[in-house]
Amino acid sequence: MMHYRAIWISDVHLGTSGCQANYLLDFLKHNEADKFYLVGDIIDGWRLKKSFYWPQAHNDVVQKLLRKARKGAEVIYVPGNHDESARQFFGLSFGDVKVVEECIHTTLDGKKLWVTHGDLFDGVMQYAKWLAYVGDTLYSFILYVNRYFNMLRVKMGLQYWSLSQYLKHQVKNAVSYIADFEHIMAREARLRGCDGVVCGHIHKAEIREIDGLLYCNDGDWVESLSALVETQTGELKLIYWTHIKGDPVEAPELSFQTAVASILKEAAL
Ligand SMILES: [Mn+2]
Repeated sequence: MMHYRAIWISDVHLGTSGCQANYLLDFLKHNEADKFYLVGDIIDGWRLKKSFYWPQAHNDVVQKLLRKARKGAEVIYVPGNHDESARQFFGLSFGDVKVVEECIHTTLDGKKLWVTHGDLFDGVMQYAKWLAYVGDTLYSFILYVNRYFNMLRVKMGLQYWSLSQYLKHQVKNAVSYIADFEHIMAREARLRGCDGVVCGHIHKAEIREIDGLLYCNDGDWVESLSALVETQTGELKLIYWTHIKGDPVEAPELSFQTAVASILKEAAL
């Protein structure tokens, strides 16, 4: 069991078939932290609104996070665009999980990191929401293919390999889009008087310096299966959890009632 000063995860997309909940669950079983930052797109409200899809493993992720909060870890939830309905709860708590619009994390060596999902500074999201929706449908389809592709790979004894990640990296436009996003986030962090930023949203894990600002992206749990951590000695690093150490959870789907009841129980509401 590793114990970090802080762990950041985002873009889990619970409620979609692309979500690799088993990997995240295994990560949460083997990694502890004083502070957990949930940096948006944790639950995919866009998809759940269309059809209710909620396997046991997805429910277990929510319960695990609530339990960590109850047992003394500080759990801070910064909603993103796919879970934007949680934005009406800014300032409130769910169980022991605090919901905030954005926040600042202070590293061991005193650096201030601005923590935000990132969609509010994404040109596509701001100016053409419909375009993002179309992209979302196509993207979901690729992730769907990716999931079955990898189930096949596991059966053949091969390692996890992200098809969607591969496709995206082949597209030049996506590359310049990512670069633009990273620069905007760094600039916004500077405007806020911070030394760096931690965000998610574009599903591309990264730690690098941009114009003297520290840009960190914690990645996602549909493609890269990654988290950002700050170690006890104040080092920031990315963890890729592409191997399940324990037994994967069998994933029967839960009904809406069962899911809500078990989550409310865990949140002690
Ligand atoms: Mn997002």
